[in-house]
Amino acid sequence: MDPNYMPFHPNPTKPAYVPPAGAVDAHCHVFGPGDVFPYAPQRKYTPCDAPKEKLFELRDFLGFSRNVIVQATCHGHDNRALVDALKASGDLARGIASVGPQVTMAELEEMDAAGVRGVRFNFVKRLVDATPKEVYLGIAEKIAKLGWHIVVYFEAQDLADLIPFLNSLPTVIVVDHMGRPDLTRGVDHPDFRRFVDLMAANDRIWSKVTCPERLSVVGPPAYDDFVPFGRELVKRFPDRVLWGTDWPHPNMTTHMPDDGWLVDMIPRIATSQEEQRALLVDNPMRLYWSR
Ligand code: 0GY
Repeated sequence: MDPNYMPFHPNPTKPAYVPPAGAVDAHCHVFGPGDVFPYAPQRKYTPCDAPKEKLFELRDFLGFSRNVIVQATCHGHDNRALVDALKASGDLARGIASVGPQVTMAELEEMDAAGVRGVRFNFVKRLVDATPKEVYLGIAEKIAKLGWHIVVYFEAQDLADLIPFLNSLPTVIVVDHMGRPDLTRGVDHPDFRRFVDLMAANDRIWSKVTCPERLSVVGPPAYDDFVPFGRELVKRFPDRVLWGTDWPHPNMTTHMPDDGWLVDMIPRIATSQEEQRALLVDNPMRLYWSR
């Protein structure tokens, strides 16, 4: 573990909000354990181990039923920890892998059998070295054959340049953390409008309404500045939003969130039972468990 790395919260609060039956935590990770699943040599950070048993324990404690586990950059293109967690979950987890251009259809099919349903393209410069767009397009072509989708992680200032690329992708696209808006600028700032307009124009683009702990400037426990952003996306695109904890919250520097508090944010961004059911059950089940 890096010297300043913040480990996940050891004993989160039981949330007051009770999610609907079958709720899915659609953005979380497993890390290691490093002595079984070593971290990638080219990683930009070394986290605290966050094994599958801890994730499944948290899922049950928070009142969730399923997980979508996203391959994190500290494991590079070695998806063994992810696949191990998927197999151990008893069909209660699906995965998003990270792969290189040499990946074969046989390797993708093997991951598909374990529950992988997509790949992640990462444009956040502090996390990865840049990958040429042609490489990503080649991967997109392969994974489209399996009916998978693409999860994209970028920061708001990079969206304008990425729009043509995003519109050229052949699958559903899920954007991490609402495209990381600067919350101090407000929902009417051109940066966030650009993202909302893109979702309005391209109905294959979904968004995760995640990461108050990363985006908020006012901070915990209420993360008030996050609410109008999450609310706007849930209200406008109720059938194309997903929610997740982001456990174990890699690379936090300001504080480590209490996962119970994060769950208690849900009814503030999805204010009706219908919206909550779509966000937590119907949308992720349609995207990840339709087969
Ligand atoms: C997240 C966010 C981060 C890290 C990663 O793959 C990763 O290493 O996604 C981050 O540092 O913002 O979604 O977990």
